[in-house]
Amino acid sequence: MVSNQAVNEQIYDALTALQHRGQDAAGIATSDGQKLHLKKGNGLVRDVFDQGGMVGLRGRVGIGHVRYPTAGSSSSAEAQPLYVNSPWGITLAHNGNLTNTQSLREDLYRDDLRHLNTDSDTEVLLNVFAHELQNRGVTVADAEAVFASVAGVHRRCKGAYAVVSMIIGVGVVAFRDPNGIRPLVYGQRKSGDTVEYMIASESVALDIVGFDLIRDVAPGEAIFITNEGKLHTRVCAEATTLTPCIFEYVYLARPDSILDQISVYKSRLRMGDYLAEQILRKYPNGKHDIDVVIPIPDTARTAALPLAHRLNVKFREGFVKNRYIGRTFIMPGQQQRRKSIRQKHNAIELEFRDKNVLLVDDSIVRGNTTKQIIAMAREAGAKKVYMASAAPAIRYPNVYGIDMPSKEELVAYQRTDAEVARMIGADWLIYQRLEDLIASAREGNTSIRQFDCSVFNGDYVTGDIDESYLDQLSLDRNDATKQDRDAQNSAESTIIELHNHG
Ligand code: PIN
Repeated sequence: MVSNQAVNEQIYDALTALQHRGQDAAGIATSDGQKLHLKKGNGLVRDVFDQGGMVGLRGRVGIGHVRYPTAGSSSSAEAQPLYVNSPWGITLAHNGNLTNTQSLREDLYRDDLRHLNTDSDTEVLLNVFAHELQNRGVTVADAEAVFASVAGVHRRCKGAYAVVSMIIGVGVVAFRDPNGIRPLVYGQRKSGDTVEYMIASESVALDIVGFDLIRDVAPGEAIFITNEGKLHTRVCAEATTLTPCIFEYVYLARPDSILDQISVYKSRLRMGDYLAEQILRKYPNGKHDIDVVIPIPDTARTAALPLAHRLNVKFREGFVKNRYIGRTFIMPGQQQRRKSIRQKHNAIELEFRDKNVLLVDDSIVRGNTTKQIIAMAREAGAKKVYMASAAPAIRYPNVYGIDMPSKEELVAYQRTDAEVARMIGADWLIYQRLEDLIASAREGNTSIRQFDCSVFNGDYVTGDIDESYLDQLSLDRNDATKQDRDAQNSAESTIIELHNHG
């Protein structure tokens, strides 16, 4: 953000609006033109920044980040933004995941003589960007140098990345990968003659801070806002196609966001419509025996309402969710996850007793939540429990920055729909058809030709993902590996604390 007033509180508010995108770590970097002020740590936005920390974040220019654990570890050393001191001092944060991290690491060390100190692909991205900028051989970072450097990043970095960075004393640079996989929007706030600019993953962040959405950042495009408030934009990548991640619409994004011109909320309503049509085709002339449609809160509510409406059956809130417990989907380690499902949802018995219920969720990933929820519906007295998923079966891992488990941990991996139904204990299960999911999103912006649907169809839009990459990913992502890493990280931080205390 480049503002005409202090940015610390504004970025804090924007990060809070984007908290659903990651609860793992948060950070803000600001600058008053000379010094970098940086505060970050593990936890929610409200936990990381106290009053003292906020006061130190001086300046009218800054960036912020909330982290969702993906390929890297959850160590606090990797909380973003990250910083390098040369050229000029650059701090950077990103959403997404690079798919050629390993070879970039080697190139950075061998050819660019850069040392990397974390496992984070953000550090890789930052150093590639810094190296490209340094290599321009210029003494000032003007728009030409910045755009040429982003073009260099596009040439070298494969995968998904939506980036915000701040060059200290110069301005803010943001860019999106050539496939536009992860979302990125920008907006302005006009007061008198001055214009302030803000770039964010989702339009809701702009709404909350009082900025108007200008448009989405195009795939391969960079936005450069100087400290003086001058805006430059350019598509830097040579070949671009917009293939946004369809999972944003299924679950990741907030319903009040508009991404790539598609209302997330409306796309979810359409998912419900399409599910209803599929059920009506399966049971023509209203021959299904569903008494009531019950969403598994929160995301699935949006799709469940039009679904119930089209089926002409009642919509009921049968589960109450404790909103003070974090998303189970994001917690590391299986054991912790299992325990928190019961803490999180409770059934309103009367809505289930002696009824055939159709439960609706946004997606089925591991199937653990779904299985326990179905068991709870039966305990509450349901006669039959049917399950509808607003997304198709997830059979492939995600490599573009969504924290999906390894393929072996996906309940639909190498299983038919009937087998999944058996696994989760449903009387029958209906998945959204992929073409219907695509239509649900695409109806909001028919100029989009393709979405990244890789978790559903294994078609990775960057074209660089092979079996050996996915096998390595399985090794990195299974729960045992994650637990080892968490244990190692907590041991590391203990050592750091001990050092700090002398
Ligand atoms: C829940 C969103 N949604 C619920 C995330 C559970 C998969 N899970 C993905 C379903 S909410 S499981 O809207 O944030 O409340 O299949 O892995 O058990």
